[in-house]
Amino acid sequence: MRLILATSNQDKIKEIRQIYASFSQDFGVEILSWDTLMTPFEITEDGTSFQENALIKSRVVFEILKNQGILKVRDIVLSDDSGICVEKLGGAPGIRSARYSGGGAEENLEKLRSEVKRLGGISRAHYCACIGISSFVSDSSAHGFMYGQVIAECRGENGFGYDPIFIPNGFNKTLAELSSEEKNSISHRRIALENAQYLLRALLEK
Ligand code: ITT
Repeated sequence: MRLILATSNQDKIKEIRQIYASFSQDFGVEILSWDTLMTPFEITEDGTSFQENALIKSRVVFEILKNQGILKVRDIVLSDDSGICVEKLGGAPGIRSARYSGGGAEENLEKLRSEVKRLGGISRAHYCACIGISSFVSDSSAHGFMYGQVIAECRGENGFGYDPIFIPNGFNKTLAELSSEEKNSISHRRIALENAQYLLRALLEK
């Protein structure tokens, strides 16, 4: 079976490959990203939740690959829609995390850092990831969350996105100060992918 990742975010691809390393080996699942099968394009993420956007991404890519005759019958398309929700900002940036500042990842981080500073320097926050799965059989999804706090200073070089200002509960380091193994053992993406494994195994057994 091929698991086709419908994401253009290389950091997500790296994490998904790491988290699914033993699953793909144990179940003979080949993981590849959609840009190896087609020219990637901008997908309009106009859903109102992480789940809606994840399913938009997996279904759109599935349909195009199917119409181009590229898909094999057991192929599965997997997407990830994720973001950070800050309590003192009423849950923002949330599903707009990738578009928060209108600029790139660095501008998004700087905008959130300065907002947190304006609001007193700290706020409870959580990351959410929703995995979308589209196949010839069905569409399904799985969520994962990671709770913690955001601070108004950047610390660490690892990870991506908002990781330099997010301290997970139970730690005194930001995600960017943790190793990729440490992040992947607790992250929203890890939990969502673990939940998604149950759906994938069911599809594998069909
Ligand atoms: P695709 O839609 O192609 O998958 P994207 O980066 O646009 O890529 P999203 O719309 O899901 O993906 O936006 C996710 C954003 O949320 C991401 O760009 C980061 O800013 C943030 N984010 C999600 N997970 C994160 C993580 O583990 N660490 C840091 N930031 C994260």
